[in-house]
Amino acid sequence: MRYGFPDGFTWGTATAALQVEGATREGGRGDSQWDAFCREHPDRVWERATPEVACDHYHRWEQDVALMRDFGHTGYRLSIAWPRIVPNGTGPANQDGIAFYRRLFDALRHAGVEPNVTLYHWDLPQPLAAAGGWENPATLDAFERYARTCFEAFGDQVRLWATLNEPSWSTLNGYVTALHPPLRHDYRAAVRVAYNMMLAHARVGRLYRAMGGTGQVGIAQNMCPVYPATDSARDAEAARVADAVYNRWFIEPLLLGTFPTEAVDLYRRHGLLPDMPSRDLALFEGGSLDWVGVNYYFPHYASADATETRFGLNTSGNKEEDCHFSIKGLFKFVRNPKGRYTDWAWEIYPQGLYDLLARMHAYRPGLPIYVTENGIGAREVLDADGSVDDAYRIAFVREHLQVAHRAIAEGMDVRGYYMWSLMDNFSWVNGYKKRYGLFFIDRQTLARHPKRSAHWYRDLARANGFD
Ligand code: BGP
Repeated sequence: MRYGFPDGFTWGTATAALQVEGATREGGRGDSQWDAFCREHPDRVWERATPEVACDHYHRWEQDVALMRDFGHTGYRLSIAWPRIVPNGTGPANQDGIAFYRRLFDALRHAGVEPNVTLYHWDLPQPLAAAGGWENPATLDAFERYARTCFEAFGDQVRLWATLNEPSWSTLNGYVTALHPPLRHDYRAAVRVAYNMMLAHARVGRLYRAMGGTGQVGIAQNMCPVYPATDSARDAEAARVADAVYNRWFIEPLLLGTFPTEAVDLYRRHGLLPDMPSRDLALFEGGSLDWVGVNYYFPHYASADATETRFGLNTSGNKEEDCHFSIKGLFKFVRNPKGRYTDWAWEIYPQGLYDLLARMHAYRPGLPIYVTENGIGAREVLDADGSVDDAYRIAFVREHLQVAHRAIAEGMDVRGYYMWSLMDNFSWVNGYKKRYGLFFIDRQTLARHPKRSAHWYRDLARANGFD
């Protein structure tokens, strides 16, 4: 069967500033919460890796844009480093930072690669983090000012904007599992941050319109579909609660204008619900999304049998090491005994992507959807030919594109696919061990080597489909 995609479908890759740029102390860039975290808690990151050098994209961007062009990409999802634009979070804009991205966006456009730009991919300026981060309303004001600066500086170059990357995942890991900065385990703060991030999105979406922006504002969400672990009524309820707090909270205010009752009731019962004044809630009226980005890696299976509170990510790359997400008395996520798993114990389940696309479409039929991240992390080394024979990555992307194709055939407006990632990069607490790229990065020389998947993806982009 031939899997042909609609004309103009975007074939791209995704990266984030902190994970690829490096040059963290150059060009006037300020410190971010992740720079500080890696400095202060080196043992929490694999082999004490830091983002200081990353892929050195800050110096090699011309080469990287040429790779995208030569390999047939038509889109590139990237993020702007907030601390490169506003080094201390609140002060004046850094003209060197602005000039860097203007050059990059210009080169992308010349190369026929449409930028899709995320304003916040977790690199909160450290002074804002130190002052309470996303718990503090002042951070929302600072985010709005930073967004205004970006819209003014790049409005003529960028048509596709995303406000936030994965507010759910960053809130959970920052404030519940305590695996990411600010390393907190505080449910009250988590709910406050989850609320503030939605407000931040809504404020910036409205700002863009008020400034006369003619492009589209969206968000990149990691929605993990949550299935009940068994067919028991208890597990069905656990899945419903998990889905409300994990997924629905982060999308429904933006599409439906309301927060899910299940989550609101739960937080109220536990005294965790922040004040939600009507002037805030009015910001969500009418919805605030022109498009939605789906970042999809794996599904969850919820069990009601949560007898302890325990969190852990697999950072070993050993399949047998489970990830843990268990909140005593509420729900826990368990392994699918029949599932296929990556070395990082993430289940490979393409149907999950379909379910998410269908869900977005059901919320608002005709809503433009992009797959803003999807890919597989693996341990890899260069072979004698200077390449990597990553057949598993090709298989992974292929299977996920097949379900995206089905979704399009059924009438869902899926407009593009950004594979995670263009190149191997700083994989947060996994450091540089977990590789996701179409291009292998030699950590000694930082040279880029196309993997087999890079050639495969080029052919598919050029043919606008595959057999
Ligand atoms: C998403 C992030 C990306 C990326 C990806 C893979 O949650 O938006 O930045 O890193 O996951 O995750 P990891 O690198 O932790 O394996």
